[in-house]
Amino acid sequence: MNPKLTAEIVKRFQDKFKTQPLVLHSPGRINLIGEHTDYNEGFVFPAAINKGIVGAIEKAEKPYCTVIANDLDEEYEFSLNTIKPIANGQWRNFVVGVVGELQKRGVELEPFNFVFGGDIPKGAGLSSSAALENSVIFGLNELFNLGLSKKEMIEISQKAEHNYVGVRCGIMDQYASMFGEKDRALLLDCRTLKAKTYPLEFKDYQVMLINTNVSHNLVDAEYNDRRDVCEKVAKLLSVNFLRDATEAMLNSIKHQLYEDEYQKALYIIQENERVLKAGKMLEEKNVLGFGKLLFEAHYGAQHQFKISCKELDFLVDEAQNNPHVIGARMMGGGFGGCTINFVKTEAVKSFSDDISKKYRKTFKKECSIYFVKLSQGTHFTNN
Ligand code: GAF
Repeated sequence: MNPKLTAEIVKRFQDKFKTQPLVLHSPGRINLIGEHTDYNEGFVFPAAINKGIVGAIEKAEKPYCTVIANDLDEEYEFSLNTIKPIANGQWRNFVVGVVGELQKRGVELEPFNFVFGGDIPKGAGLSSSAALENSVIFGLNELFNLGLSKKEMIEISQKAEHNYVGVRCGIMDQYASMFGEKDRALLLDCRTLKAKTYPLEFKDYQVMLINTNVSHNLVDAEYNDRRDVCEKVAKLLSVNFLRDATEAMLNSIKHQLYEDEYQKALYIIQENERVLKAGKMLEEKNVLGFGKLLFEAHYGAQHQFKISCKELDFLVDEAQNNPHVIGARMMGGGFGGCTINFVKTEAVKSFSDDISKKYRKTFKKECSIYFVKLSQGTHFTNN
């Protein structure tokens, strides 16, 4: 993690509250393949990364909670007796959402102080929200001896996002952030919450993220709309989730669906298959086959599920035209954020320079390039 950031957060906490906090790190995530499959109880392939949220937490001596968002230099005080979603509350809803969901379970908390900051670029689709939710629940669990398992904690984080932030997200982001493993990606079955872990052994290739700097906003209704479509088709098929559907089943009700709904459901069925295939490809060390799946996944996200945007499409097209990039696709909820690319190590510099220049020329703005390491999930750093 980022020692400078950790030191800054601890200092801010101590300056303000004069006590020694518990310090924790909660990572963001990448996703190799499998978008919007999680809330269909399907498969995803994320990994926690070495960018995330650093939190410092301790019991408060005052009768109310104080939370400081260090990066924004914003402070929020609230009473535990009046927890509810805050209109335009932004980061505040991630914090009070976790508190509210704990209270729904009958947990009685005492006031606490919490300072957090992060190095995940906001709106980049790297799950700063899940990292923040997880940092709050992980800290509270320890502080008040709540005895929650990691699975219970991520359910609370997810519910906070549903009920306080308004995004009916799946479980991928919270899972990856909590359960991440160093140097490994997690092929997760979102129904059983069992994951098989894979080392990312791409000899000669590097994972490169390119941020469109188009900030996606999941509340923007589009995300929830996609979920509604999936649920509608699942209902027509008399299955609980599209995870249980096949192409043949879908074709049998095609006449009852708009073409758009058909394509979206088809994308989910095919994307689930791609995730499982991707696991096999990694086992067989078939890097090129793996990369090809990524391009296919992007095509599905762009044309069938319609969650891409012109900037993401441009970056993936450029990657596909470059012989040194074996796979690329948009990553996360969509409508902005990053692409994930697998690039030949010796060509990383030339590809970065080339794509940055072309992006600037086409969109009159900059893209940003990140290299990340796969890291451990949410953990305390001082005990
Ligand atoms: C967002 C959501 F939070 C996840 O649950 C997942 O659905 C993802 O979009 C798309 O795969 O990150």
